[in-house]
Amino acid sequence: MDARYKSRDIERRSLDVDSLKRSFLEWLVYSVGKDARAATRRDWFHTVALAVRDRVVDRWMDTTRSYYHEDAKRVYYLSLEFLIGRLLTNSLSNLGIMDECRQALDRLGLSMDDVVDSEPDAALGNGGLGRLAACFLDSMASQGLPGYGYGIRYEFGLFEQRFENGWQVEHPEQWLQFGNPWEFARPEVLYPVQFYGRVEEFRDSVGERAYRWVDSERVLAMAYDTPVVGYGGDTINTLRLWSARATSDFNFGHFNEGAYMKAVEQKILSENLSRVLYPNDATEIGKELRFKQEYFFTSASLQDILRRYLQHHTSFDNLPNKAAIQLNDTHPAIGIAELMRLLIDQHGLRWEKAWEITQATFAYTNHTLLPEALEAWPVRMVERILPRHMQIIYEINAKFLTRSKAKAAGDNARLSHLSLIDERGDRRVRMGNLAFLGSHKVNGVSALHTELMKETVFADFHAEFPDRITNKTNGITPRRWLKQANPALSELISSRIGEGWISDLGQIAALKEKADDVVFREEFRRAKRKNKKRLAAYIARQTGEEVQIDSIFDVQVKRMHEYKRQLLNVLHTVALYNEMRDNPTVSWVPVTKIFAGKAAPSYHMAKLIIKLINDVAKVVNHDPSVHDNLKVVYLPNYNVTAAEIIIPAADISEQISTAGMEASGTGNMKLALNGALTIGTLDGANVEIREQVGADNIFIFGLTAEEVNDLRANGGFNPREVIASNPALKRALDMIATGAFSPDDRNRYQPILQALTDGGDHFLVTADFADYCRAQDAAMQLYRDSEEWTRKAIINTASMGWFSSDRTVNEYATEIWDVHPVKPTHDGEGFR
Ligand code: 6GP
Repeated sequence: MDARYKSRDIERRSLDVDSLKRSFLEWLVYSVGKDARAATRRDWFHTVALAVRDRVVDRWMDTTRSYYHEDAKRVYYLSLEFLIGRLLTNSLSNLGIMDECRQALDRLGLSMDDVVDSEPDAALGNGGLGRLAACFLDSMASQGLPGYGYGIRYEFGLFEQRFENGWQVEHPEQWLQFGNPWEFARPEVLYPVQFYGRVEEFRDSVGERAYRWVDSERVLAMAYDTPVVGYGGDTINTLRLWSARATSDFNFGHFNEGAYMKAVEQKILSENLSRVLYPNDATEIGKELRFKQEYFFTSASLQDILRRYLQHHTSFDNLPNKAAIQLNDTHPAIGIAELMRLLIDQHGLRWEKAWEITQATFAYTNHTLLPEALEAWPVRMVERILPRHMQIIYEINAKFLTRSKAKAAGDNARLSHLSLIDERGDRRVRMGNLAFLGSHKVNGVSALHTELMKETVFADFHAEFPDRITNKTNGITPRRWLKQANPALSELISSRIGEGWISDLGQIAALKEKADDVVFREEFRRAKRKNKKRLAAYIARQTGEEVQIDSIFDVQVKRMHEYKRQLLNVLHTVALYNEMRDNPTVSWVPVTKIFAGKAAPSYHMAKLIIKLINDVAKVVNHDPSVHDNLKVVYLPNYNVTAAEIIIPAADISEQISTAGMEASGTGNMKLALNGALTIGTLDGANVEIREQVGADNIFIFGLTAEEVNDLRANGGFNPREVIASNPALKRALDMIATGAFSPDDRNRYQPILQALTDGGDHFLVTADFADYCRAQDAAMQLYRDSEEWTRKAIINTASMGWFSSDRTVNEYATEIWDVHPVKPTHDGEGFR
């Protein structure tokens, strides 16, 4: 090889400051096409990202080659959402070259922060489910597990939220506008995906009845790969996202002009499949395009998985030993029918064999019990769009129902619950039932949620298959959510207990004894204060509001949803405001209430609650009688990047959902890990957080899931009575009702008041109000004792080891996937 190329090659892999600097200059000129004087911050971001990507590619090829050579069992994580956020800091930190990069930029007179801030936030997800998928990718790569993410390369990620006069307005989010330096387009990795058409029956070579799907429309799925850098940079996995391309099987030459325009229109329509992420979180809206998106990415992924498998195998018998497919909620559940179709129609397998393989390969994670989120597609629509799949689903159903225990017992009610088809009203395919039946394991995401799955939505399936449901409590990656987001605290931790916690979060328990060390507490507070300053500056930039660093930063950040009860928080805010005004001579602990989170664009109630918070903020923040002791801010456009600034600065973490409704929560884990004390209900993973941190170090309030259930089952309760008997609550509601916060439109909040009274207060806001205020008071009292507060905060941080997504992913790997780590061999030669 030409010596010049050889040395450039080595340079590409070198991690020292000088080579990084030389690479930056070279990339800026030869790839970005700018000289240093004309380069913008964005140019520099692209430059740095490309140079860093260079340092990943060889190891990436090595990893892929090792999986291939070992014919390792892979796990495929199928998810309609990957909420990955920015990748630059993540890649640098996992490669261990953060300081080198900072210095190289420094020598070029550039600030690392500016470069980092020029990266768009990749928001290919809505909330918890999508972020969990991103944490899992990090954990799989960091532990050397052969894990692939499969999803959609949405051109428009989750909308950008802005406020106009306190109302949420949605703006398109264009993360790809200036290109994406992390991805590799793979125009040669292309699969056809069919829609519509009809099914033809015929006799196969041995005279058996067989089917083929004909007259369908085709769209192509084209792959884009993003390397997923594991901690230490040893393993680099792949996130493969599909983009829709029109087929070119129409011949432009033969068209008259009208037909030509129609053909082009058709092209545009088919490419719409990967245009935009549906902005609904845990709610189903049942749009045809969404169903097509689900099938589009699932089909392409399965074709790709089978292609990879067939490189090593000639029969499908071994598929379950070589591939585990995890369904992230029911969105890819059509994959069960699709794998059956591929195995039977394309590869000639018998039904029984295909079913055995399918069940052994798939597993399904449920992420919510909310009835409105359970996907059920109209049979007529499925029949029209995927006629062959509808047939297969009928057949799965018929075979299952014939053999089920319920049938044997003559229990028709149970039989109809078990059916894949909901026969009430317009008939629908229940995707949850399909996912359950087609999987060998089904899991919930916290202990409580898993128990509730067994008792409620999947009670009948659980009776049929008592070993199938298992719990896998969620986790979060300590790399992004402590090491990168909170350098102040993570440096302090490492200075005391070493760096082992970064890849083995259990080690953080060693900090527990430091809770009694005055010096450590002082340093812990200093780190928190630094983060609070950073957040205060961010708040000032975003909202113009000045907040006190010494106030309690009371944080509720998550999607806006009635069951998450931001409304309860704002009612407490109003009550606290009244108390402060009534008692001006008391020396109040200053409080800053910090909210952030998006509402689904069509979720009117959620948007109204945002407006209420903003209206309350306007009044409270400008009322001199509270002497700046209370501030309310709603930060716009909550996303991963904002979370990384907000979470490290929190003193209080609000996890106040109606018990039984939050499957797990993961923000609760991030906040506690960063030393916030939780005010929460016994819901989702809060229950397990309490077990870990100890009941003395968390503020639990409110009805339990069981009590909620009883209350609702016994005809509810009377919210009007509750309101009448609680003067603080009554006063807060009266103020809202009479326009104290909306003088321009006194009736604005009628729908909220209505829901809380005549509406029966489904989310039990009024029922939990008094106990919530008690928990808030307790927290405020404790905050006065800064030593005691810090002690508890340290215990929280130190007790979160179990909530690492490394632990979660390991449980999946051993108990569901049977996938094992592979150590890549890096021969130093790289891939040509
Ligand atoms: C969310 C759940 O609401 C949350 O509690 C959980 O922590 C998270 O999933 C990860 O498991 N669910 C969704 O985001 C969703 O869209 C269909 O469910």
